[in-house]
Amino acid sequence: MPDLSPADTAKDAAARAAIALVEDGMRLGLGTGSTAVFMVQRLAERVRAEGLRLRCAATSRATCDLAESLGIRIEELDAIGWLDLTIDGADEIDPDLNLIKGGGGAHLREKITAAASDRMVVVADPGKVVERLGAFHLPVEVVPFGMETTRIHIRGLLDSLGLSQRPMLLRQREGQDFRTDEGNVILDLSLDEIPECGALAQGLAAIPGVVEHGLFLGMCDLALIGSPDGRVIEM
Ligand code: ABF
Repeated sequence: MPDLSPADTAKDAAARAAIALVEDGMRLGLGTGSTAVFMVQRLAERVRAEGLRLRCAATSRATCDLAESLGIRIEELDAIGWLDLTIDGADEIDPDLNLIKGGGGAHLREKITAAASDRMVVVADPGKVVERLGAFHLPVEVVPFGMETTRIHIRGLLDSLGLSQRPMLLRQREGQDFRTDEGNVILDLSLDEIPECGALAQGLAAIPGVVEHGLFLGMCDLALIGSPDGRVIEM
């Protein structure tokens, strides 16, 4: 692998530590994002070097294409059924290992895949570790049909929770064109801080038209935080 920048060295170190957890015969969920790219690359190296026999499901078309280009066969999640381990990235990680994910627009498939796994391991650089979730915008995937009504319901929920009502609070990602792998749109909530993650998660899930939000609460079992000097801290 060519000389990496300090930031990429941190990501690659976390990825390598996660891949060290993979055992022959495992059923794996492969995450999405730039750190997950390093993870898939390191996994492909182990598969080639050791002839690991794995069954792998991908959390996005992008990860599926990358894995298959590196010789890792990807199967539909339903064809595998249940996974031993999902390795994925994150946008924010708090001290309780609650996450904000979805900056890459893949959090629906990521959450389904993580929820179908015995264990979820997150790989990240130190910049993802926060005291409280919310500085990173919270992605909410919604169906295009009736989106403006859904937006009104979300604003009402935020109001009821006393969350900030900044004008740019609810912004459709990348204007009119962005679509998720499922063909839905994403509204990004700029909340600064989320005091009550559970209440917000439950409220969003109850709104018709909301498909999935990027709060991953109580789902992550281990976070591997790489550093630019190549060391890895476990959370
Ligand atoms: C994905 O990884 C997304 O849920 C999340 O936004 C992203 C983190 O990106 P990166 O690893 O590129 O920092 O799982």
